[in-house]
Amino acid sequence: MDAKLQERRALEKDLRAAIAAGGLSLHCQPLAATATNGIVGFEALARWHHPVRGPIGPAGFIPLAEESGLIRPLGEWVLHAACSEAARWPSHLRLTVNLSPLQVRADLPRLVADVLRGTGLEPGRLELEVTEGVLIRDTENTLAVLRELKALGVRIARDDFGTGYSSLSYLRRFPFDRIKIDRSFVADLLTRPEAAPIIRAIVALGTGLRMGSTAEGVQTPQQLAVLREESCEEVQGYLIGRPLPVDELRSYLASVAHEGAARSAHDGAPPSGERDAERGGGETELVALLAAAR
Ligand code: G
Ligand code: MN
Repeated sequence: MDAKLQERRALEKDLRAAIAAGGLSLHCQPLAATATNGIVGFEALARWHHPVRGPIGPAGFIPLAEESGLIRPLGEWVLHAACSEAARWPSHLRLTVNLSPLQVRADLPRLVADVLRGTGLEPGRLELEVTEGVLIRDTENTLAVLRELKALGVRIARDDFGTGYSSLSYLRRFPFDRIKIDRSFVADLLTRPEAAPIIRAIVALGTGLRMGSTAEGVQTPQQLAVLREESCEEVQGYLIGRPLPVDELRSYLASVAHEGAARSAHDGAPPSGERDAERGGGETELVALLAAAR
């Protein structure tokens, strides 16, 4: 136990140093619309490059950050880094950022407003993802914070829906903009007969409550076909693209913009993200993203 505790302390010290010294980096995973196959945005995911242990994903250090009080500086870093990145993307692309329950406190709306102002990201392009953990603690205050965030023009998504209690009363009490269907249902889609009806029900719930739906963890074309059939609006997962380091994403977006400019010069029309979405240029975008992510 003593050895474990010491190891945890050492890791905590390393994490504190990494936050201060720029040892974290950002990866972005694409979100695609099922109707057009076009990329509609990216979810920001933090990575920690540990000097000895190598790269560590969020599951490996977010719990430690939550236990040690480092989640607030870490969350602030992620929000700032992700918003400054997204401010450079074409304006039809949305950014989603995960919030830990410990970040959803009275001072969060002010931080978000400051970051949006500082980075120049339009509030409507930012979506904050919260899990049920956020809603269980201190509900009235939490709902007030979420309402303030919405008043800034930011969107709020309910992450990992279907796991835990997934209380419907929270869906009724707070107007989420989106429900993200937990990847466990997507994983079971072709093997367990109850998975498709559950996904259908969550999508219908979303439609009825005017919330969009995104399925997480889509890994096969068969899963994508069922989700499209069930009218799930958006998808995310290794099939669409793995989380990409931001510098790779920058070069990818620059190459798409370059191709777009060349194509428009040819058609004699200016390039625009909106036009891209309309013509459903997603298929090539997806293929290019998949290639870039390999
Ligand atoms: O719960 P949330 O969606 O925020 O979790 C994001 C995590 O899921 C990231 O660590 C990311 O790498 C991982 N992830 C993203 N797409 C897939 C996928 O298709 N399959 C699996 N198993 N994990 C994924
Ligand atoms: Mn998420």
